[in-house]
Amino acid sequence: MNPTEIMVSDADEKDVDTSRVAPIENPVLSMLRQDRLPHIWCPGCGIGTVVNCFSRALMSSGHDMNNVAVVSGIGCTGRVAGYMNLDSFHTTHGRSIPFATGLRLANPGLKVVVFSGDGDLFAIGGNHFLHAARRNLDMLIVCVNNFTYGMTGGQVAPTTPLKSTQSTMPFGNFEPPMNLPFVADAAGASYVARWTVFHIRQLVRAMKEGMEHKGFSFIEIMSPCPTLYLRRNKLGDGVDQVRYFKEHSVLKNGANTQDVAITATDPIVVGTFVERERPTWLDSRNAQLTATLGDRFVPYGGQNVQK
Ligand SMILES: Cc1ncc(C[n+]2csc(CCOP(=O)(O)OP(=O)(O)O)c2C)c(N)n1
Ligand code: SF4
Ligand SMILES: [Mg+2]
Repeated sequence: MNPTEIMVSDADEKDVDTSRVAPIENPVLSMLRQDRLPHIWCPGCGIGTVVNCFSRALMSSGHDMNNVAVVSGIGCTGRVAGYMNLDSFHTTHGRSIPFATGLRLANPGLKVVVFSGDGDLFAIGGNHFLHAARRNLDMLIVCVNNFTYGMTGGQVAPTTPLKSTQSTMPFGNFEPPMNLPFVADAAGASYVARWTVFHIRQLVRAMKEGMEHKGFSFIEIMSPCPTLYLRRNKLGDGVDQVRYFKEHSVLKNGANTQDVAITATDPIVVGTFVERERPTWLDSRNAQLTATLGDRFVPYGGQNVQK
């Protein structure tokens, strides 16, 4: 079906003068590769909402879309790169950050956004996340945290809550989950926020802030996986989960990231937790090599570029 057409059933056609119904244009359609639709995501999955927010953030950012690149790893979230109408790269599992690092350093003028899942970024890709944050590489990391490995059948992830059932934890998870904002903060990220797919306006704003922020920006987005996480744990469908996010979230901008772990009993803390200035990897490199080599070094990229 052409996604811009409205579906009208035979019964409706008898009663409605369809010639007077204007086709509804999806406002973010131009940000998607329409030849790739329909997408693979399940009904009620939160990833589409995150893509919608990202598209709106890009459209209102004023950025030249020829100057923005999206990099994903493998997973349901990793498929985002393939649907965005941008230069995009669907890399191997856990390797989106090293790929993005190369891209950003080879072309320091490029806005680079990594879009991936909790498993991709914090299990197999955890090492890369730590070092990119430590280096304060100038990029935005968008992590869709659905508490599971969605694509491969709902295995336990580093974010799976205690006691939740997963295909590889049939009697309940006993591994303590990671507090992602705390890990990002401790490793050196200079912008750290958490929202849920209920908080769409805040998410659009955070994505814009993350893209503008100079340095390593991290946004965790809590998102439903009705097929492999909610169903197995008898937590209802995607709408139930969004309602849960709405009713159990508390806003605490500037919260200490040690205190924002997701538990079964505490409210979900959302907001912008960290926003600080520190030199990016390129700035540090330029400063160090200029100090050591003087005129023999030509600074590259970053704010210290001398023409
Ligand atoms: C080297 C390697 N190991 C394992 C896999 C299988 N694999 C693909 S996606 C995935 C987990 C994805 O989980 P997450 O990043 O949370 O994404 P989601 O599907 O939940 O969005 C795994 C283990 C793989 N593709 N490559
Ligand atoms: S398996 Fe889960 S994460 Fe993957 S598309 Fe379906 S609902 Fe979304
Ligand atoms: Mg996941």
